[in-house]
Formats: sequence, structure tokens, C-alpha cells
Amino acid sequence: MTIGSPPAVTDFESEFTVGFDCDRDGVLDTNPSSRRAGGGYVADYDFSGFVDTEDYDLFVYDYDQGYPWADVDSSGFVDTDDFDYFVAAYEEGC
Ligand SMILES: [Ca+2]
Ligand SMILES: [Ca+2]
Repeated sequence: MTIGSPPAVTDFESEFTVGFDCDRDGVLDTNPSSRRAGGGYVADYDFSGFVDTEDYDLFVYDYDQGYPWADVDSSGFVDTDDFDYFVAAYEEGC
């Protein structure tokens, strides 16, 4: 087996865009507000890599208990805005 010369390739440029498509509609989200500062998505509350009912149940429990980590909108306190924020993210899947 012989290996021939590689074909001539001219220089080219490529451009990549990295973004979020939380609702998976093929269009990058303009405001990925559900992205956590430390990585992961708000709706993936247990950091499992998936958004499922366990995330919902765990968040609701923490929210009901008033645990500070249920402050998903980072306002500094846990209130109904956190619940609305989480549910919106959960419904979008991220
Ligand atoms: Ca999860
Ligand atoms: Ca809050």
C-alpha cells in the first residue's frame, strides 16, 4: 500500500457561533437567562445533565423549605419570582 501525496487545499476561513438553543428550535436564544453562572441550566436543578421531574420535585421541595439555593434568579432571597423563573426554565427544558 502506498500513500500518495495529499490533495492541494487552498486556505479558507470558517466561522463558528457558540450559543444556546434552550427550546431546540434551531434558533440561538438571544437571552439565555436560564444559564447558570457556574454552568448548567436552571431547570437541571440536580445537575444530572437532564431536565426531568426529579428536578421539578427537588426545586419545589427546596422552594417550600425556603432554602437559599432555591434563589434561582439570584435576587438574594427566595420568593414567587424564583418559582416563576424555574417553571419557565423547566417548560423550556433548560
Ligand atoms: Ca436534572
Ligand atoms: Ca430570588
